[in-house]
Amino acid sequence: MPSVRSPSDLGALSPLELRQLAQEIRATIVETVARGGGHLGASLGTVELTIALHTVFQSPRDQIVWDTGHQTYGHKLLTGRYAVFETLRQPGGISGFCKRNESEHDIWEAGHAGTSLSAALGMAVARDLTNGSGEVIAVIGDGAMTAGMALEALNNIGQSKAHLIIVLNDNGMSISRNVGALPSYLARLRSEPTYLRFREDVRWLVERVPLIGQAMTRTVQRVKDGLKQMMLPGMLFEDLGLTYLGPVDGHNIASVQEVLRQARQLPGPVLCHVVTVKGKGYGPTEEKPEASHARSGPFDPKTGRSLSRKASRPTYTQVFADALVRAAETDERIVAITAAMSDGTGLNSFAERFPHRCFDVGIAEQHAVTFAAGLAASGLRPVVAVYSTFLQRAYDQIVHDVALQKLPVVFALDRAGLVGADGATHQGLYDISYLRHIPGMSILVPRDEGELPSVLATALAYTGGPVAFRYPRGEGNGAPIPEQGALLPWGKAEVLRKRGEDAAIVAIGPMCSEAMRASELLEQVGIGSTVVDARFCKPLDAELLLDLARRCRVLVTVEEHVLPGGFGSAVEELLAEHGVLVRSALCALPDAVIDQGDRAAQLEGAGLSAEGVAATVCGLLGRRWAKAVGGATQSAI
Ligand SMILES: Cc1ncc(C[n+]2csc(CCOP(=O)(O)OP(=O)(O)O)c2C)c(N)n1
Repeated sequence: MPSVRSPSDLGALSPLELRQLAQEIRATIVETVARGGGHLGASLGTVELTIALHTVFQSPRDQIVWDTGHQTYGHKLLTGRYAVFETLRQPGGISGFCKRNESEHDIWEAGHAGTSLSAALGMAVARDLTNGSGEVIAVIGDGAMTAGMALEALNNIGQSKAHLIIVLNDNGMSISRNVGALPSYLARLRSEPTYLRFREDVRWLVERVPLIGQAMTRTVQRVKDGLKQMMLPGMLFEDLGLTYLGPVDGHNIASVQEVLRQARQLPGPVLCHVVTVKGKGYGPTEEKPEASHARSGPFDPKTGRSLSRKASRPTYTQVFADALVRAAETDERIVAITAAMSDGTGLNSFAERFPHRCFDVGIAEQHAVTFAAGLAASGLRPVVAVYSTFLQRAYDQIVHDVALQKLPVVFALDRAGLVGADGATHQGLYDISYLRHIPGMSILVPRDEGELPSVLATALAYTGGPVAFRYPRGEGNGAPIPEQGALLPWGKAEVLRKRGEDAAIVAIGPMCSEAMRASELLEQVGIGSTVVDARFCKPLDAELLLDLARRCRVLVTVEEHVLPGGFGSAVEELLAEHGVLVRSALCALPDAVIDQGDRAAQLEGAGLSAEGVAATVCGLLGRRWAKAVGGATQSAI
């Protein structure tokens, strides 16, 4: 494989050599993901498809738009990134998704599902408007195809008649088993023993049924349509204005090449239905496709067994899921909604316990939110469990369908904060900004996993409108977890440490622990501070914060969120509204794209470590912070 430096090198390979190449690609993917984690199942399932695409088309002249981008490890290996592939998802290494600055063959960036069809249509229309040439090919999974955006695009594509090729990579799986009516339809197509030639024969025959006389025409047309419906697969797509080809075995390179060549010849939009197996060619992933979508850490490539240290503490996700199940045991109105993330959000356990009260709506965040609004309007207590980054999709639904009607929908925002190896597309760094200005929205942030059950209980008890709470990925800090969450005083912050009034340090979420340590460091150099856990981003505890700002010499806010529109901005707005002048600084993540990286290092780089916060306080007080070296005590000069 090292000899394949670009897709053009594939032309020289025989069918047998291409099949051998597929095995080498698989082995490299398994070996690399086994070291550092990554999207294993999806990329193993697209190896032959990727080879077929790069042999039939000439990238980048022909533009391949990968939906989501998590299935592109083979594409990366064939497009000049073999030598750097070992840096996959590592800080400073190549991305786990497509990146335009990484390769000319990555013509579209994604990470969120369902964008490829819209983008591809845009490219095809641009090509036609500018008299350009080349094919545009969107590769989309059956999971991503359930996204609202993808369906909107299909609707537009069918009408536009622009020539583009959609490769539907159908493995029957989203992260979990795919859900919904469309996947069921695809499953029926997959199970039909239909072949391209047979399909073409039927079309040929049907087109030749003669039309006799006016009256007969309509009847015959109906019969023809009925015949097609009965005998041609993919009529749904055909009726939408696309030509449907397939289904073909996505692990047979020659078959996929053939269907792609056919698609290239046809006018208008063409959909090639390619059937693949998620995790293909590697025992552990084929056996457990549900568990193989992504591996978060190292594993033994021989057995697939995880080599990560056993978690000694529960994750925030687990704590949330357990607390939700407990709450639902005593309140029958509680229902849970996930947009294809029942595993990631922990709702699996809720679904097992209350199968009729848990709804996986597919990759459809907008729908999830308005569906929840409908449930709330009818007296239920819906909890939408969703990653912070994916809720971005549903901004209008939160405003228009939930908040304006003051509906008590609870949003549990998982993966809020820096997400590590998944990088820019998955950072949960914008939720406070996109929720804070929505009228009637309340936002809570538990400072550790021990507080999460109480935050959930408080959110569920509030009926005045929507409530969101955010928590990070991974384990907490080992805080004891109460059997039952307590109701927290609404809109009240908590003073965590009182050691003087040189500085007020106001933090939210897990940043409270950095704030506490910063206060200890400051104390060592004679600076007294008060640490507050704001707990509520909205409504803020105005009384406590204004009082603190009036008494302290400086005020610093600390949050794992971007600066613009975040928690610190909320505090500044409060101070400005009340005319309180205090020297202040906001410790937050910068207004910039933040790529994959080590969370601790990224926090430190943004001044969000205890030392960084202490240094910021010192700066405001006109003193210089000397960084600790080798455990020596810090000194403020
Ligand atoms: C908007 C959005 N919601 C959720 C996700 C999380 N996610 C990543 S891949 C995936 C499943 C995609 O399934 P499919 O498109 O069929 O691809 P496969 O992994 O099966 O190849 C999901 C739900 C996402 N990337 N984007």
